[in-house]
Amino acid sequence: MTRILTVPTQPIEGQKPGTSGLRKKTKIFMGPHYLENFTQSVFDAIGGVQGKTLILGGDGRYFNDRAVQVILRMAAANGAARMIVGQGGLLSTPAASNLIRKRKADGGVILSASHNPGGIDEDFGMKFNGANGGPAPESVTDLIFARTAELTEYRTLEAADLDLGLIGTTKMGDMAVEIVDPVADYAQLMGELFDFETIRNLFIGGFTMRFDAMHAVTGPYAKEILEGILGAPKGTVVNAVPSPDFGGGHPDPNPVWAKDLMDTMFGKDAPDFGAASDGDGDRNMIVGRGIYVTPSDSLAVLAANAHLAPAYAKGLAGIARSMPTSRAADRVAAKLGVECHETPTGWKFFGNLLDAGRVTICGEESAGTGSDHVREKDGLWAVLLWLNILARRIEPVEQIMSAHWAEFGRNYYSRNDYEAVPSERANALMQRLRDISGDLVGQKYQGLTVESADDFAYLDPVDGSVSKSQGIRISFTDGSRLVLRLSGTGTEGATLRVYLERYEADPTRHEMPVEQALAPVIAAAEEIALIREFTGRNRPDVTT
Ligand code: VG1
Ligand code: CO
Repeated sequence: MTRILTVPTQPIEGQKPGTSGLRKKTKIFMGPHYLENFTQSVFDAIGGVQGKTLILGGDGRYFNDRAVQVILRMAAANGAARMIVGQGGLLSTPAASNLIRKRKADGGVILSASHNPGGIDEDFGMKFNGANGGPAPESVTDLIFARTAELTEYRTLEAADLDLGLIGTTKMGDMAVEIVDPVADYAQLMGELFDFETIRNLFIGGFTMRFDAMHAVTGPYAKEILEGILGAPKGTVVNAVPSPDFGGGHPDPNPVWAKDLMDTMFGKDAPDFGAASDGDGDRNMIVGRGIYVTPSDSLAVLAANAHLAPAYAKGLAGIARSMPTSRAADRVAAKLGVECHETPTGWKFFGNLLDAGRVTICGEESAGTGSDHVREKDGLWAVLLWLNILARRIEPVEQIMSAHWAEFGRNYYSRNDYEAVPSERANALMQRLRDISGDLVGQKYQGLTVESADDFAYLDPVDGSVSKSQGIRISFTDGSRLVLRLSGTGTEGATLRVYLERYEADPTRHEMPVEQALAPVIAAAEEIALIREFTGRNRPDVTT
């Protein structure tokens, strides 16, 4: 028999959602009432879940399975009508977004700390997405946070764990729990967007690929779609079984954390194409034989070539990129004569533009790319769009990149991260920049003249909301740019992100090593922001 329990609790400090949901050390999430408090606050902030249908799943990291059971009991006690759960408690972020839309659910809960490592001593996280399938906008995350600060009780059900392995519908109390294949609906959607026949022929023709799922949730999706449906040779997808600690690795698809893939792609007998994805499957990394494609460039190339895939054959409504993302995509938008938007970091800011039909493709420098097919970034989608383009153009990635740069110019780009910096020091660095930004215009640093400098504020053109303090951006007269902001996904101290960009129109100067091309911008960053002095570090921890 099931009984509803009302459990007294107290507000827990610091349950403030960041760039993408609430992320904390796993042990904190496992602490008394922690997950329960936050879950109840989410339910309350959206006006309760009485009679509602929610999607639920996560990236399979440590505590995913137990958290699913807790949330199911709480949803039942709060009167939810139906929970649709990925088998084994698994759902990639884009697959969850798709299910919310397809099943016309009221929203969804995704358990993930994305690219952060997993395990009992690492990170756990929880995100809430709304009925459009996208991350809760700031107005909702503010309500959630406000609720966490006043919570006095939560509701749960006295009920046994459900078997999450069995596909089908059962009941928990009065609530229906429907366990679904996490891959099927997503795979079907991909088949509707892309020319699978042509991609299949590409593989039949001997095209080779390596997809590194980084022991994270994309493994089963990539195996089914690439090896199963598209006929890529077995073994194309590596590290394909999701593990609670991602094989001890860091499921962040960039040249540092996906070094194995980089070594393969730059080694002898490299495959034609390489790709990787992150913990929850919403990010992607693209590598050609002997060439790494920066996410900013990837966004620009995908936008310029999207018409080669059936879903985008009619052209794009517009393109949006997060502020720190290089402006390579802006040049494509200008050429296509479509709208171009610059939004704050985080996918929640793309939702309104996508819902309003003002943009079709969006992207971030952190390897997130996506389109209006869901309301999240989508790692495998980006890989499939690349494959669709490669299958139509029959050119190596390297050639596609040089042709793109020859046409649009090249935006050399890099990001330097200083991790786990004491928060006071990182805040002081940012505050100083805010204070001096008004005086930078016209000043010269390392031969670069500042054209504009501000603390980025975003006015959402759809709902008129304003998001302030989204990072310092400093543009120089030669088209170079410097952006500094603090990460909103870390769980230890502060992470300072320094984004460096330099534009080069001249094709004879498109083969420079990136560090060389960016050297003046890097030196200007140091001179303006005094990074060494504030962080006490001589060099960044991670450069991507
Ligand atoms: C980082 C990235 C940002 C991305 C966010 C969530 O945020 O910079 O582009 O949207 O992670 O991605 P921050 O605040 O740490 O810079 V995911 O795939 O980790 O949910
Ligand atoms: Co992610």
